[in-house]
This record gives sequence, C-alpha cells and structure tokens, in this order.
Amino acid sequence: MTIYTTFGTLSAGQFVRRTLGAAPLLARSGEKPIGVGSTLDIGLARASLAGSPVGHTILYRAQTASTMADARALEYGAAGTVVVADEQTHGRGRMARRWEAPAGTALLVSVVLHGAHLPAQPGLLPAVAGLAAAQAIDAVGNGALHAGLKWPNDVLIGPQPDRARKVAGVLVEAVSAGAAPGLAVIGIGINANQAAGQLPHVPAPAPPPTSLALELGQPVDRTALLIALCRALGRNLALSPGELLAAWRRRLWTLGRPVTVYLPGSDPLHGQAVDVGDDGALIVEAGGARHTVHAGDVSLRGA
Ligand code: BT5
Repeated sequence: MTIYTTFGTLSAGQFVRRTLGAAPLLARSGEKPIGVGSTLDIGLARASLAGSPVGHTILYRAQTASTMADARALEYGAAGTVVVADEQTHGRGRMARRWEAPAGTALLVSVVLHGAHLPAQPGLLPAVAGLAAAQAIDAVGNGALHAGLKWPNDVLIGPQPDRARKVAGVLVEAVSAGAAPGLAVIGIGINANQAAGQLPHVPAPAPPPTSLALELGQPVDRTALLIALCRALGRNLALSPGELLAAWRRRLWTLGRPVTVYLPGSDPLHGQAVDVGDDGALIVEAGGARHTVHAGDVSLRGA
C-alpha cells in the first residue's frame, strides 16, 4: 500500500497537535536564561566559511519574521546562501505549526538551494539537513552528546530513542516554478542555549523539547555550531544518493522500531519502521503489508 501525503494536501488542523500561543517564553522565576552572552559572531562565521558551498554568503538578521521567508525571497540568488537570525517572530514548523525560541538562544538558519546543488531526489533533502544538524551537534558536544534522527525531520537526544527529547527540527520547502530548475529552502532550528523554562510546552506524543546547554550542563558557542552546520550541509550535499542514504539510515532511530504514523484523514497506523526508500519515504510494515509513507508524523513507541 502506498500512501501519498504531500504537504500540499494536508489541512492544517489534521496534524496540528498543538499550536503554540503567542505568549512570550520566559525563564521561570529566578531562572537565568543560559543563552545571555552567547552572541553570534557573524564576522568569524563569514571568514571561516569563505568559499564554502554552504555559507559562502551569510545574511544576518537580528530579528525577522522567519528565515524561511527571507531565504525564499532570494529565489535564484547564489545557491548555498545562508540566512541566520537571532530571533524569529513567526518561526515556522511543518504544516502551519510554530517554531518557538527566545531571542539569542537558538541557531535559526535557512539555506537556499537550486539546480545542481539539489540532490536528484528532493525527498532526500530532510536527510541532508537532519544529518547535518546531528553532525554539527556532535562537533560542538565533543562526543558528549548522542544525537539521532526521527523520520522525517526531528533531531533527538537520548538516552533511549522512545524517551528522547527534540533538540532541533528541520523544515524543507520546495518550490517549483514551471520549467525553471527546482528551488528549495532548507530551514534548521537548533535549541542551543535555552533554559528549561524557555522551551515550549509540547504535548505527547510529540517528543519533549530540550536544548544543547541543558544536555551538556553548559552553554554552547552558537557561532561554532553555525560553522559546523554549514560545513556538514556542504559535505552532505556532495554525497552520492547511496552514500547519503547509508549515512541517514545509520542515524535514523526510527528504523527497526515500533512506530505510530499519524496520517491525514485516517486512523493512526501502528507498525514497525523497516527502512527508507531511495526517495526518502518511510517504509512501515503493519498488518502484514508494507506501507510507504511520504509525509506525516511518526512517534516512536517503546519496544
Ligand atoms: C519542525 O517542525 O520541527 C521544523 C522546525 C524548523 C525551524 C526552523 S528555524 C529556522 C527556519 N525558519 C523557520 O521559520 N523555520 C525554520 P515540526 O515537526 O512541525 O515541529 C513543530 C512543533 O515542534 C511545534 O508544533 C511544537 O510542538 C514543537 N516546537 C516548537 N518549537 C520548538 C522548539 N524550539 N524545540 C522543540 N520543539 C518545538
């Protein structure tokens, strides 16, 4: 059975488990925001990434509605241009959801890609981006953090996959304009230095949020995280589809686990995630049949 659930056919209400309100996210009384003092050094990032496939050009916004909109407005501007913001007033998740992060605490990045910079299968862009986020987290965590991926777009931190917390999210927006080569914007939000009270309330079954600082017990350098992320994105875009899929499969905590897939307009599907296809779809075995899931929400269940 094949289930085609493109983002375009979803109604916003079908998957929104909770849309965050407009209330500002404040640290709990007496709790100091960990992120204060961790400034983004855009000059250092520009110098470190000069000539790199991703990040050769960095546009910085102290505040913006969404880096996705800024990157999209660049259209066919140089592929690999990065937009980074300290604060988003309308940060976007998938399917009309919100992405929330107090000013100066997170890494909020979008990258514009087109033409030869895109993988042959656009369905593999979440792999490029999710892997890069996990690799950047590895780099700043000096091996102390163990980041894994939950299909299609969550970056999680242990201890166990079904009890892991979401430290980052990936959003891929593909734009096709007639006969013009494809255009895509990759968005990545990494919770770097939020204190516990600065993270949004996220109801189950979505994974609870965390930040790198909470996991490490100390603030992280967002500039180092930005540089590591851009380098990892450039490396992943240069991989062959086979290499990319192999690296993604190794990081996907979803594979080999019991999962529940939330599909639009139908009952949740309970099964076993067995693989990802060449096009990035998740293959789930349930009720003796193989289901190919192209978009949706997946929660990991205890084994
Ligand atoms: C995502 O969507 O995880 C994609 C997030 C992409 C954010 C980046 S930031 C830079 C770029 N510019 C943008 O405007 N967006 C991208 P999704 O799987 O739909 O998850 C969204 C859900 O995660 C929300 O409905 C909340 O439940 C939860 N959430 C919101 N903020 C969060 C946070 N900071 N950490 C963890 N979970 C969060």
